[in-house]
Amino acid sequence: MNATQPDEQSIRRRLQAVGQEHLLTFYPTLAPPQQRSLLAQIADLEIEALPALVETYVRNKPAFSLPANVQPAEYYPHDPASPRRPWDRDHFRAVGSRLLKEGRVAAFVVAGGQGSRLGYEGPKGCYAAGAVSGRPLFGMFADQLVAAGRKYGRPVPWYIMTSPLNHEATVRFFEENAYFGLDRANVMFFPQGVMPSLDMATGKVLLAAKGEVATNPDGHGGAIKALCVSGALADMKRRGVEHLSYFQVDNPTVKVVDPVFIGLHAAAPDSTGQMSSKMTPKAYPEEKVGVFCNVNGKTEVIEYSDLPMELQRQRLDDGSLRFIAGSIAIHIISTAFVEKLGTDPSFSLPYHRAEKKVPHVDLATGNLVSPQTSNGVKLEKFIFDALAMCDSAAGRGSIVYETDRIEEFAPIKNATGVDSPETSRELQTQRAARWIEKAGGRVPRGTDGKPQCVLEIKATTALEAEDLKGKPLPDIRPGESVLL
Ligand code: UD2
Repeated sequence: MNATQPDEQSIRRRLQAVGQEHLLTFYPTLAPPQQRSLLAQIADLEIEALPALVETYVRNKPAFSLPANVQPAEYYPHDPASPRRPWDRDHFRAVGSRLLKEGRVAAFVVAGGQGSRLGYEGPKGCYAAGAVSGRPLFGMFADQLVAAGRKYGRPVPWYIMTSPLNHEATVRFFEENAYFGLDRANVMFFPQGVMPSLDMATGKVLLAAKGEVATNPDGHGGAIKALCVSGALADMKRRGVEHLSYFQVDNPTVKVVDPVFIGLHAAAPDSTGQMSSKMTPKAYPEEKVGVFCNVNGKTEVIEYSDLPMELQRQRLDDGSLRFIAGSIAIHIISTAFVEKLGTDPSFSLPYHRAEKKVPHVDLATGNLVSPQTSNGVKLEKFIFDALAMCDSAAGRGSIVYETDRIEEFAPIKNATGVDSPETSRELQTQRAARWIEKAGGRVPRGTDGKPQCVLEIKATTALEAEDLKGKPLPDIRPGESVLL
């Protein structure tokens, strides 16, 4: 038997050795193709690693221990004239623009997540996010890349990480939409890896169907390995790509490529050029975002649930939060750093445990169970744990750059309430209103200062506020929806 045709006996022996032989409970009842498929799925799991994972993450919950000397991370302020750290925005913009013109930058979106909170069936990137246009998230990112291709005089390649659970649907969506005007030769899809979903009470791998192992994508941290094994990294090297502009699929206002951020990452005197991050100031101490901290000279993200509330509430003399740098999951990652980590046999990001409702087959009855409360443990890796793996010496390390929430963070995560389609629409409108007013246009605003209209500016009209200058601006009346 070769690796693609695992035989039942050897799989059974390996499963027995780790107490997971229940995965073959229904094997005798399956038709031969399903039998082969089940054996192949099991062969793909790292079976021998399961007992240690179950012990660490299911029977126990790893306790987070706060390092002794956690400090707030330094960052480049949004205002380059800020006395706390003045810097030359024009210089770094020029560096980033040059890298874009030379084709050394690619866009990289992680779109392998399951998006269950939004309650949307299908890949999240297909979700209609445009405040006025209803354009899907993928289409909005593609528009930015079309515009960037024009602005910098060459196409920006785009890598899209899917998961085995949504890969086909994602590719089909691009096919159906003619790649949103992009040249398909510059759009690459690759699936991330998966982890088996584990029963919270017993540590046994759950079955999604009689012939199917229950799995979950292995977290956005799985991107490092997936970039290497999928051939994406090799493709980047062939194209001369040196920097990846990393973003999440849920944020329609993210700057898919930002020359200033790219320039800072590549050329700031205190940057190693390995992995850099954007932050927005936390809106309030309890806001549920990871926080950029400095731990022994290294930049790290500490999850809000791990950072003691007393630290999160600390304020500086000017009243601002001391631990203010909230992570909005936007990074630049160099391909050399990905390669360094991905080819190091001792490299591994830690797993994080999440308790979830995992539908599964009842082993006794064979019936499908849809639990009402969490019954499963999913294990995921987080990309920001790679920050601690950046070099830090001679005053250099991983840098953080402050951006403005209205300019760049309008995520759609929940069906209602915070980070919902409604809040995203409001933020998209606020940003468009700012840009229009900056260009000399007028926007009707209420007494609370909020725009009394719904606005959206297509990326092909303007990638940033400055691009609107000199363009015809509409006369906007209260209550109107306007797409520019
Ligand atoms: C993430 C960050 C949070 C904050 C916030 C900003 C984590 C754990 N938390 O929260 O600190 O920065 O974003 O918006 O990241 N994804 C994959 N594969 C996976 C899992 C996720 O590609 O296996 C993608 C997913 O498609 C999405 C992104 O990663 O684009 C974020 O995933 P999430 O919804 O799990 O993260 P969230 O919003 O809880």
